[in-house]
Order: sequence, then structure tokens, then C-alpha cells
Amino acid sequence: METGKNILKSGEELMTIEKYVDLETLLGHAEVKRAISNVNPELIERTAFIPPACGAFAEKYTELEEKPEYRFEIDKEARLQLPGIIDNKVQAVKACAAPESDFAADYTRKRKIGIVFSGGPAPGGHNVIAGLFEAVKRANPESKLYGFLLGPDGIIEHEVIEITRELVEEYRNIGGFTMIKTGRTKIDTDEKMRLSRETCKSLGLDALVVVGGDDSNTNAAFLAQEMMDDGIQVIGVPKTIDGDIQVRDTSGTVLCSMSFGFHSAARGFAQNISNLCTDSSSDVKYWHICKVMGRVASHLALEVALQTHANITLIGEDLADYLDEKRVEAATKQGTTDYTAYGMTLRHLSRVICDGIVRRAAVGKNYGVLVIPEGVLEFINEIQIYIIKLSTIIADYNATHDISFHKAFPLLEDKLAYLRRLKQQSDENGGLAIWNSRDDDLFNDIPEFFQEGLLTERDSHGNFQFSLVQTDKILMGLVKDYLDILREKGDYKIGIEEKYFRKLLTAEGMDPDRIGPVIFNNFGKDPYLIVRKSIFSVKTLKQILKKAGILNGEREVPAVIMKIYKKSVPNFKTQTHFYGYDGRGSHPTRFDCNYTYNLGLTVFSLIANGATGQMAAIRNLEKDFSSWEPVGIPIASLMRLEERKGKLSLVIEKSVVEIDSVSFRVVKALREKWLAAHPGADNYRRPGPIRFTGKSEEDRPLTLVLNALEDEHRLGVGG
Ligand code: FBP
Repeated sequence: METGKNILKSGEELMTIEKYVDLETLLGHAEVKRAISNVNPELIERTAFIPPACGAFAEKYTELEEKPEYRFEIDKEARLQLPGIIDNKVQAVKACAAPESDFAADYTRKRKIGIVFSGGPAPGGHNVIAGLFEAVKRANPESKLYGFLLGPDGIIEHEVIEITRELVEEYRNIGGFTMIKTGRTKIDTDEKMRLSRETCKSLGLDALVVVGGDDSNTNAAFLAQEMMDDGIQVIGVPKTIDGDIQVRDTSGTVLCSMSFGFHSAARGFAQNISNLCTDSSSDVKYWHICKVMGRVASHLALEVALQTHANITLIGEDLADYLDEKRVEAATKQGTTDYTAYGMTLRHLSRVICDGIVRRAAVGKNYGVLVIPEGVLEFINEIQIYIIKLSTIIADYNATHDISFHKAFPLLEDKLAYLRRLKQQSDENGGLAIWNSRDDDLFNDIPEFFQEGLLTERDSHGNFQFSLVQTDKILMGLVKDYLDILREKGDYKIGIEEKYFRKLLTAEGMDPDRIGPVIFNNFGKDPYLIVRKSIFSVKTLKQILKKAGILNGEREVPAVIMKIYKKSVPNFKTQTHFYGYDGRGSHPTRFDCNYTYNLGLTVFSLIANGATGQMAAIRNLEKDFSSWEPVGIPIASLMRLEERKGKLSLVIEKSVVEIDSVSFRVVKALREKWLAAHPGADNYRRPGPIRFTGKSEEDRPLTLVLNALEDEHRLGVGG
């Protein structure tokens, strides 16, 4: 009835408004227009900001200085496949105040340059375009910059727009890749290469810029080789929120410490996860399970740990390095090798998580925040084997059939039947095939949703799509099962604060010093009291109280003791979250705004100086802006042979978290503190939202700041 009245009331109000102001007038009202406008003060502030340019761009001209002191181990196959660019050196961009006239004429000649985004969005991409546009027009206002639409497909299909000053101004410092959009197509066949070349030639391009991750920069190197004879230069730009493009030379000198977009995505995730820390420690009833993007590497999870101090953060690389010393010792005694002792199993990992949950519960904290990197499964041996085997099976199938594996076997049961057939073939061959009986038996034991996840379609580069697998569900399923066991064994209980226990009992006229030792096993010893293991039900509670002479005959357990007992029984409740696409789409931090704008300027310097097959980068990102140094890094020198789509291909090696890096060591050392399995407050850090103005945002990723300390130490500088 009440609701009906309310509806009537608001209907009446609406009628009154409509009587005086018609909708059209209302929508034309200045206040309404302001309220519903797409433009807001943040947007105005962002687009108006022109990022500063590094010292190297202080003059109208730049020149390149070869740096042969930075060396790389060159892969033989790379030399064979990329002969035109394999001998490229690192090039430092330098300001050039007084160029020779020929050089100046060539530098400022009218050019046509095309740019493409490739792979997932990363905050800052628009500023690469902005920086490049400014540099292009500064050198020659008649030069043109083109944007290929929807990623590499735009090159293949000749879908292109001219980038204008209006577009640049609309998108400068704005997140996403919305200006020209992106896509994941790989230019990996002769036909795609031919079409790409044709597009670039028909547009009359002098240069093509590929903004992408490791796979896209690999593609850039092949395009550079392919279009060398056409005189079309190709330059790569290191993009990915995953932070897995980091370059050191053989001596360990850092040339590119981070891909762009990483800082903004990590800050976006950290802000949300920090809010969950606040909520969970207010409402004290949930464990928030946060899966964080990053594909294989755990760089993003590591930065989130530093930004938020969440209670538990898993780092995949750390798990792979795990050694079960007890097992090794036992096997050594028997003169055998226990392979399961090396690296962590999924089950063991679930035990580690349970340990943290149980210890926090014991001090009254049946809540918390757990961060899981999306690629954690890659570091679990048993799962990695499945990923590799199934990727190979799918790639083999695709290579030998006209129809793809996923089209041929759309349903899970079809895929399982195919695997069974492989198993039978293997049995007939004496078990010597990629999918044997053991694989099939173990695979059939795992839940269906996980089977589907492992069999999911690989991306266009042949990568396993971690973001499509419910890693958190798999892990938390095991955690919940084990917590049930621990609860039944009496090892998982919520600690009751002694002060609280005393207050309740005294209020009921009972003696806490008499009852406390009967029901708790640590009464008088710790501030949080743990109910005895032998009390695992109301019945056992009753028996123990009777035995201690506290309860007579058939009397019921006093309400206050029941209340205490019930509070000690944990109910493990979770909320799961996935942080990925949201951070990828966030506005760039000031760090990423400045970084990407200068990457754009660097790209033009490389092009104007005739470079090709190079990746633009900025050295010293971990230092103050005044120390930033634009460079070109030879892409071919970074290539290694890796298994992709079931065959060995040249790719840029992904960089993963180094467990001896300062950032990881700091996080490891503070794990116990951040778990906060002690009475008292948690140790959460609140990084706040990404801000464009003001001083509230740190000016570079924390991982970078910490890792730079190691380099200072190694090089003997700093204090
Ligand atoms: P890039 O490597 O292309 O930058 O993409 C990174 C990423 O966001 C990963 O973190 C994630 O696993 C993947 O993309 C998701 O891919 P998709 O956008 O195809 O769902």
C-alpha cells in the first residue's frame, strides 16, 4: 500500500512538473544540459593539458646516436629471418641545434605516416598519437598522419582515416583506443603481408607505426623486413597493461623498464581493491577474491600489492619457484627424486590460502582481500602441462584440417570425445603420444567449467586466453573444500576477544574465569580466545559444560554461552571480482600521459632519422622526468624462438616478475604484516583514484621505484 502511495505521489509530482514545463523546454534548460553533458570538468582539464617534452626534443631537430655499448645475444634464427634489421643498434635520440642543410631538408620533408593500435587497449595510446602528430606537423605542416581502424585489420583491409588536429585535441590524455580502435589480428600469412604492403604502398606511406605488445612488436619487425625494399620504415611502440615488455641488454642495463598503460591499469585496479579492503574491514563478513589481469606475468598483481597492502596477494612466478623441502629431504633419504616437490600444486596453493584465512579468523578477522593474478595457473606445473599439451593438440588440428578445432568440436563433449580418440591412438602406439591415458583420466577428474577453460580457443597469436578461465573459481573451490575439513577438525575457528567474553558473561552474572578455561584452549594467554577443538557442536559444548559442573541435568546451554559459541563458528563467505577491462579502459595517470606523449615524439625522431625495425622507448622512467632519455631499441635483437600454435616461432620474450627483484623481495618481506593475522588494525594502504591534477598521485609505478634501487646498487650509484 505504502509503495502504491509513493508511486502515486511521484506521479502527481511528475504531472505538476509537466504542467509547468514541457519536456522539450526542460531538456533545453542550461542546468539540465550541463547535468547531462558528456563533457565534465575532468575532461576539460585533461584535454587541455599538453604534456612536457623531454630535453632531447628541445630543438626543432633531433639526431640519433648509435650506442654499440648495449649488446644483445642474437638468435641465429632471427639473423636468418630478419637480415635487414638484425644488426640495428640501440639509438639515443639527441637534440640537434645546428643541422647540416641536407639533413635538415630530409628531416623536414613532407611525409605520410600510418599508425595502428594492436592488441588490448592500454591507457595512454591517444598520447602516442598526439606526440607523433605534434612532431610530424612541427617538422612539416604538410605531412600527414593516418590512423588504421580496428587494429591490423585496418591495414589489411585498407580502412584508414586521416588524423586531424581536432581529433588529437579531443582525445589527448584520454583513456582507451577509441579514436581509431584496436584489434588482435596478426599479420602472419603471406596473403595478409601482401595486402598490408599493398595498403601502405597505395597510401604512399613513408613509415608505419605499430603500437602493441610483444607479439605486435614482433609483427612490426617482420613488417620492417618485408617493406624495406619499398622504403617503408616500421617502428614499434611498447604497449600493454601487463607490463611484460621490459628490456635489458646482456649486461643487465635497463633500456625499457615498463610498457605504457601498466601504471594506469594498476592504479585503477588498486583504487577498486583498496575500496574493497575498506568495505570488508567495515562489514567484516566477506573475503573479497580479486582476479587481476596480466595474462602470464604477475607484474600487475605485484604493483597492486604495493599499492593496497591487500591481505594475500599471490605472485605466479613465486609459486613456480617453490620447493617443498620436506619432500625433497624424504626423497633424498630414499635415494629417489620426488618431482612433485618442485613447484607448487593447485592443492598446495589452496592450503597456503587457507592458512592465511584460518590465522586471520583466529584473531577475529573472518574477512579480507585476496588478489589472484589471472595467469597464476601458468605457474602451476600440473596445469601448465595441460595448457601446453592442449595448445599443441589444437594447433596441430588447425594446421591439418580445413575447419578449425573449435568449429569442428563446438561442444565440450565433442572435444572430450576427440581427446579420447587421441588417447586410444596413444594406447595403440604404446602410450607414446601427446595425449595418453593418464592425461585423459586426470583431465576427466576436473570440473567441467575448468575443462572448458583449458580447451578454450587460443588467441590469434596462439596464446592461451587466461582472462577466459575462471581461475578464482577453481582455486576457491579447493579453498572452500579444505576450510570445511579444517572446520570439522576444529582447526578453523573465529577468535573471541577476551574483553568481549568477560563483558557478556559478567553482564549475565556468570564468572568468566570459571567458564573461560572450560570452553577455550588459550584462556588467559591470548587476547583472542579459541574454542576448544573438542567442542565442535552444541552437543559437545553441552557435554563439556556438564563435565565441568557448569551445567546440571538436562538444562539448556545458557544463551550467552551459546552466543559466544555461535560467534566462534566461521561462515566463509566470498565475493568475487575481476579487474581487467575496467583498468584497461581507465584514463592514463600523469606518468602514462607524459610517457606516451614522449614515445610519440620519439617515434617521429626515429622515422625522421631513417630508422626501421626499432622500438621507441624512454630510458630512466624510474627517475625524475628531467632524466628521461628517448631511445630506439632494435626489435630483432630481442627475438627468441618460442612455441606458438604448436610450432617454434620468433617472438619477443615476455618478461615476468623476477623473484630476486627488489619489488618482489619487499612484498615477500611484508606478506606477514599485510596478512595482519594479529589483533588490531589491518595495514591497508589507500592509493585513491587516478587524479590528473594535485599532488596525491605518486609519479611512477612503485615497482619501478623499488627495482631501480637494485640497479643503483649494482651500478654503485645512489645512497
Ligand atoms: P595486450 O597484451 O594485447 O596488451 O592485452 C593484455 C590483456 O589485457 C591481458 O591482460 C588479458 O589477458 C588479455 O589482454 C585479454 O584479452 P581480450 O581483450 O582478448 O579479452
